[in-house]
Amino acid sequence: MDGLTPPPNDLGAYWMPFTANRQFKANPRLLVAADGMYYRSHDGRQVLDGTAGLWCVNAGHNAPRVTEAIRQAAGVLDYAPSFQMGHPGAFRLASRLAELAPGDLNHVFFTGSGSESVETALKIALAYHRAKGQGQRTRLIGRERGYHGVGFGGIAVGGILNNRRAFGSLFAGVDHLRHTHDPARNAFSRGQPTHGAELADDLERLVALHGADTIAAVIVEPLAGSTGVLVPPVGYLERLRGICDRHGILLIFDEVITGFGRLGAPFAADRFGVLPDLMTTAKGLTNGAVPMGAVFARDHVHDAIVQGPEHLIELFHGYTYSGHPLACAAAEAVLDTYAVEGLFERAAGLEGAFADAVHSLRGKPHVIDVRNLGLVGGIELESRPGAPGGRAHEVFVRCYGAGVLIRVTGDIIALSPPLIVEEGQIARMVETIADALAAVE
Ligand code: PXG
Ligand code: PLP
Repeated sequence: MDGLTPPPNDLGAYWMPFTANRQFKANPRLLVAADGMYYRSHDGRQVLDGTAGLWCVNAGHNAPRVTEAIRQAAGVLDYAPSFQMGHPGAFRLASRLAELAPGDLNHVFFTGSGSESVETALKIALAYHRAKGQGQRTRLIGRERGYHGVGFGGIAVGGILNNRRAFGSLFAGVDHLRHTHDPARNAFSRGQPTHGAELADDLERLVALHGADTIAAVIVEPLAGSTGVLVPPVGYLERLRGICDRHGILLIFDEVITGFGRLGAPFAADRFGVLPDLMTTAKGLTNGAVPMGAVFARDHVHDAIVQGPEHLIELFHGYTYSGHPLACAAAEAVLDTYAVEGLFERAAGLEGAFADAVHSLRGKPHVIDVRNLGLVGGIELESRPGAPGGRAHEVFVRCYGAGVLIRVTGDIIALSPPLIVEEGQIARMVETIADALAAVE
């Protein structure tokens, strides 16, 4: 081994994330290039991207401004320490993000991913209460079916069994709200479901059980993505905000998926008109081109922590790659692209046609629910007895074979195309899914 000659590529060394490794390696699906709405596969096929990669490529693949910005940034400043040092790009990006974010979400803490953003927000919530003299507020509340990444904090407040059960006792003092999925009343809702605002009152139950003065924060995805597209019922988030206010509990919106235009507005907080105390983001922040996340904090949260003697570090937290120069350059070019191409408005304008298209799958074989908001669609299939997820996986493989990339979780198909998608491409995605549904048992 001279370190230069690659060993034979047998796929074995790469332990793939969230993947059935042995099944995949027996029949691999590799992507070798991308442009706009399409991937190119290793066997030379064009694959229409119905999922914006993993919900991140909102501006479409290889957005020219982003590619150019990365090219220009490489070779100028490869890396700058982020602790007690800085570089201009990180300050500029933070200012632009604060400008874009609603209300007084004016302070931006950079991370390397959505998972790191979640860990950061949870820690800021705890530090906030301690700084306010309420250090007994240590309890963190998540919600059933929530996905908040894969750090220990994130899986503790998360509500997806498979992401938790192999990993021990997680951390203490966490509880969960009920999820909002109610197919008996809300199946085939177009946009926000009518029923279920009262599910927010579940927070009152936890307050009655634990005492409000032990609870630091509640974290929810405004629209739950990873679990299979659960759209918040009309009035639910407003009610949750009200209960948090009454009890001095911080509200964290995990906008890793919903941020940067996915719901036809800059953030879900804008779309729903509900301002959280903290907001976690990643994915669309850099269009997926360079890893990066960001946590937004409101003035009162930031100001409570950033005080005391000026020579002391206020928050003992941060990452080697917080505000990485290459990621900052990519993110600024992404913000330019969103603005110049009007992509958030474009997503809003396409929402009706997208809803029509996904709801046309009602009545197709196996379909038991269709849900949508912004450019997110969820199509739930009836599970095969004793084999949950099997049917949707077959639909996924068939669609990929037919040149359309979709995402499945359990027996739910999730569609979240780049915001540059054309109506004809939406139609092709839906027709391909319909054909696959007709073909599977
Ligand atoms: N919070 C939310 C709401 C997310 O959706 C994360 C945190 C974690 O982000 P990172 O960057 O650490 O992965 C996410 C990520 C899927 C899927 O297909 C969803 C995510 C990631 C990968 C796949 O549902 N969400
Ligand atoms: N582990 C060790 C031994 C380290 O020295 C560091 C950072 O200095 C970390 C983990 C954390 O790495 P990061 O800052 O990239 O999250």
